[in-house]
Amino acid sequence: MIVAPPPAGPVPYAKERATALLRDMVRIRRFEEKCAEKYGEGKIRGFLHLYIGEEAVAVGALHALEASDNIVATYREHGHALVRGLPMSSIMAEMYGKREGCSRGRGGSMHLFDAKTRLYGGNAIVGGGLPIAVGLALADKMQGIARVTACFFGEGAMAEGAFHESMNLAALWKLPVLFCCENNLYAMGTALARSESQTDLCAKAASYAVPTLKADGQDVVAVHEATLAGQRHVREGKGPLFVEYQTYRFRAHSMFDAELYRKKSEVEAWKTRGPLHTFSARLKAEGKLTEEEFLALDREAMDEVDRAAAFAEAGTPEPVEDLLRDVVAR
Ligand SMILES: Cc1ncc(C[n+]2csc(CCOP(=O)(O)OP(=O)(O)O)c2C)c(N)n1
Ligand SMILES: [Mg+2]
Repeated sequence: MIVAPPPAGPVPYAKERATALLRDMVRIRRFEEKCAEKYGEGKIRGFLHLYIGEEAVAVGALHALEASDNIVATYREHGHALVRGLPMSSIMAEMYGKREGCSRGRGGSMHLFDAKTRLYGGNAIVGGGLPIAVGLALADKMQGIARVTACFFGEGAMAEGAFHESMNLAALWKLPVLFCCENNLYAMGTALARSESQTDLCAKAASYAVPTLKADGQDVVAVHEATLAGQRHVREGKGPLFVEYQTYRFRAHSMFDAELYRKKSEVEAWKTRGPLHTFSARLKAEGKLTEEEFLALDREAMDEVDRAAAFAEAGTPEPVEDLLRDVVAR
């Protein structure tokens, strides 16, 4: 096991970098709050899985990667798409199912995709991204391209055969994959310990001879440092590496979830370790952020969200005559 540098002590970044991390977490939070609101109004429909509470993972991890790296994500991927640099307006338009969306309104919340920024989904299938990531990494290795493919997935995906096959091949062929497990303790309503005999996720990954790292997923610094170490290992051609980010979702699994499987007190306890307020409090205590700067940053995020929502509202639904476009039949 590679051990990440301990995150204890002051935030090891200058003000600009620290603010960039905080800004992206706030952007994700405000974006998703708006999505929940628009879902209630019936403007966004279908499935909607919020990432609220887990923002430090996407932000800390993606900020540790290169723009030329590949990203593969799950259906809980709004944050990854935002940090990757997709315009918020094109993400919001996709949520609305409008043609101006990043997947031309055909994917919705679970299928954000953008080849330009190498965001290879967004995938409704649990574990579905894992073989895609291995394939992308194999293609890079065969072409001699030095690139990391970061694959995000939930701990629930580790019960899928695709996880085991992907880990095995990536390790066997020393492929440049950074396996990023977002362990939020639940797969829909099923707690990890209720369905798995082995709850030590790093032990599972290690059984494929893949080195592992564990990070506090509520701490953006810990996530960033672990991912920096992890991507370095992969980029140096040493093969895949598995990182477990220990995190928690504050909201329901999706918009259809009565949350009967966990106690309110458990959710409240995790909220005391919320990634936004703990990091902003830390920065303020260290003199790297003032309350005014925080409010300004939050205001900017809300304005960006409002502009994105207005853009999506004004967008166009796909015309009926386009329905068979890109549909292949044999
Ligand atoms: C192959 C497959 N099986 C079942 C489902 C239904 N399903 C949707 S989300 C989910 C839970 C996945 O949990 P996890 O991987 O931990 O991700 P999280 O939702 O916690 O981010 C399940 C079982 C699915 N989408 N795909
Ligand atoms: Mg989960």
